[in-house]
Amino acid sequence: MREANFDGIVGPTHNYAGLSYGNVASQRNEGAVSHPRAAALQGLAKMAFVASLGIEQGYLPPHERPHLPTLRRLGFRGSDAALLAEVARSDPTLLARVSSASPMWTANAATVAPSRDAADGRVHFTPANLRAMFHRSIEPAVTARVLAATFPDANRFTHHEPLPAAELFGDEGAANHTRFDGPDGKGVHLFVHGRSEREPDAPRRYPARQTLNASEAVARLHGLDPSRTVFARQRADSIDAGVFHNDVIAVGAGRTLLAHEHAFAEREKTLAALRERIPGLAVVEVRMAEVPVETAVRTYLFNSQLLERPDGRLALVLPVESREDPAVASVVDRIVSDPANPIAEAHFLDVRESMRNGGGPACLRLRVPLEDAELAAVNPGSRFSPGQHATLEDWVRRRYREDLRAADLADPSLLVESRDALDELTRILGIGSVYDFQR
Ligand code: SUG
Repeated sequence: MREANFDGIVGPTHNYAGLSYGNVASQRNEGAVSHPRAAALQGLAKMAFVASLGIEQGYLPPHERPHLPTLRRLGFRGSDAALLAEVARSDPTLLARVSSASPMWTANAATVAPSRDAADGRVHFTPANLRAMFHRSIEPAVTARVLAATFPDANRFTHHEPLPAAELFGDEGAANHTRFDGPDGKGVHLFVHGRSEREPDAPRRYPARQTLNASEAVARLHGLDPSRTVFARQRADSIDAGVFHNDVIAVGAGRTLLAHEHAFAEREKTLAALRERIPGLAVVEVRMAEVPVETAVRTYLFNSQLLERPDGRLALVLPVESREDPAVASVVDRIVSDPANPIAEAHFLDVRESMRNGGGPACLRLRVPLEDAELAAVNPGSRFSPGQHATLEDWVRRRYREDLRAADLADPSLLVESRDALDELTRILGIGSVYDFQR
């Protein structure tokens, strides 16, 4: 089994609308001019880099934006152009909400369980309902179609419905889930939530997006062995400092966990539960005195990809912002040079366009652990290859605008350009008609 990373391709309407309360970068950059072409090329460059480390890499397409079916569902009428003009006039924030390129952050697309950990021996996918933020709550229907087209073989891949979109079942997908290697080749699954009915301590300032009820439901749906699951709550004060998903403060792979000491509400209990189930677990902790939570949020040190290379070494792929902070840079040096953990290399990549919306390297990818036969059953055009990479770069250069401002979202030609671009993309990837405008 190997872990494939499926990155979201940044969409043509990538912009900064300040839509995510509790996501510090999103709020700070509200109204800034975005650069969709550069954003998409940065994302593709990251995918090519990860592939160059010997890691299996895949593509998930952007969604149709602005999403006119949502606006029509909300009562707006008329031709596409008239409707856009009316929404832009009466509710520009709603227009921004249906225009976000947020599906790029595929760590929130779904939660995945590998076949060897599932009771029925299939790979399981549950698209996240993303109910916490309206602009993200419109993603699951298309995400479900995209996943079904990317992993089409029903004998190998099971696609569940998203959980009910109620507060009780708020689900943000794999950003709050980590699979470790447990004994006898099977996994141990860590699910992290921000909120639960059973535990009183909740953040005061910012919303806790993932609930325990949702994590438990996903574990059940995926047929995981209850003795190999650990449920842990995030520290409320960390959420209030901008840790809106667990992957902003912890990352794990294989038998290694890299986490800030303020990641979990019950730190000792959580680490003990993991150690008990994962023989030889290496816990690399970063102390508050070295890197305060605010700095972790600003630099996204923990929103790095922890990747197992074919020779077994672990590589960290971090955002360049982490190298620019001296304290964080020296922590990374310390981790990489310490023989007590298997993290052997660090690479700093530029995904600044996504970072300004609070999306680092780890947000941009969905991890899908696959056996060889399952990998062979993936839709071929969705897998990285040098040829596909060149085709996609060319597609972005031809189709994407250089920059975008809030007012541009009302431009009917942006809608047409985006649909034409996505129509071509579905042919490049060979995933069929997944968009509303194609059906
Ligand atoms: O849901 N930002 C995304 C970032 C998601 C990051 N994902 C992970 N941590 N896995 C969010 O908050 C901002 C959009 C805007 O403000 O324009 C946004 O949706």
